[in-house]
Formats: sequence, structure tokens, C-alpha cells
Amino acid sequence: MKRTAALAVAVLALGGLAACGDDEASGPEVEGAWARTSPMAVDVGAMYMEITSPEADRLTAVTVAPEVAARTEIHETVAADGAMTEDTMADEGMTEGTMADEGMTEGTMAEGDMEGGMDGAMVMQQIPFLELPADETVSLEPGGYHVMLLQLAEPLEVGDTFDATLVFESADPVVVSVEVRDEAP
Ligand SMILES: [Cu+2]
Repeated sequence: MKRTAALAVAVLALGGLAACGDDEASGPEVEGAWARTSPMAVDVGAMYMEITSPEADRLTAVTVAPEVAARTEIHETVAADGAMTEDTMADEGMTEGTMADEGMTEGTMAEGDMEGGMDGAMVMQQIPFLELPADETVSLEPGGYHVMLLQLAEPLEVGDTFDATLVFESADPVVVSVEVRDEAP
């Protein structure tokens, strides 16, 4: 994998020369970055955006200033079927408030109940990276992939913006401005 990454960097460097050094345009593009505080847990938030990478890559981390949040995690939302037990969720410090932030309303849970018990329920879990296929837009959105903001310094104020740095396996880091909103733009 490391060797592939090195090759990709070499190819990108050559491409940059051919294109008169317009490196900026060859990196991942990020659109519609927004975030919100969980309505039930004031020190937890979630960040959403759309990422399109020209090359196959991986989002490996998203960092924010400590003035925003102490810690971040990349999460996916999956069906509860054996994916994660309640005990595991407790270990990860995922409260009901956190789940509510992910757009898991009672309505969502009720839909799941139609299939019987907790079978249709959704839970979220941390993933080590987010796969970015070449030229494919990957959406981070409520109920799907998202970046968790843990230990918020203070609740996010709607209308505020803050910077987040996206770290990729191959591409250079990308800094995006994140808008605090009530719902998706
Ligand atoms: Cu999460």
C-alpha cells in the first residue's frame, strides 16, 4: 500500500509539471461542509460534507482546533444487526443524545420496529478511514458517514464557521470552512 501511495505521489508530481504546476486543482474537492451540536448532548457535535477525489484515496482524519473540539472520529452508521452491542456503545461513550444528533429520530427507530424488535435500528461506529473511489462523490450526511466532534469546547452556534483540516492517505491535507447549521444546506 505504501508503495502504491508513493507511486501515486510520483505520478501526481509529473502531472503537475505537465499542467504547469497547477497542483491545487488536482486534489480532493470538498463541498457543503456543515456541522451541528447534538440537541441532547451539548459537548458532542457532527460534521457533514461531500468529498470528491480525482484519485482513489482515503480520508484518514479530520482535525479541528482545540477551541472547537478536543477530539474527532470518523463514523459510519450501520444497521444494528450484530454490528455493535449496547455494551460496546457504552464503552464508546455514545449516548442516546449522540444518536439523536445523527438524525435518528423516534420515527427512524419506529420504521425499524416494523421488521421486528431492534433488527432495523441503526447505530454508528468509528471507522479507521473513509474510502474515496476516484471521481466519485462520497457524502457525509445525517444517517450515514459523518465526522464526530467530541468534547466540544462550547456548543456550536448556528451561523458560526470554523476550519477543519481533512487528512488523506495520499493527497495533501485540505482545509475547509465548516458552517454551523440546523440542517443540511
Ligand atoms: Cu457518530
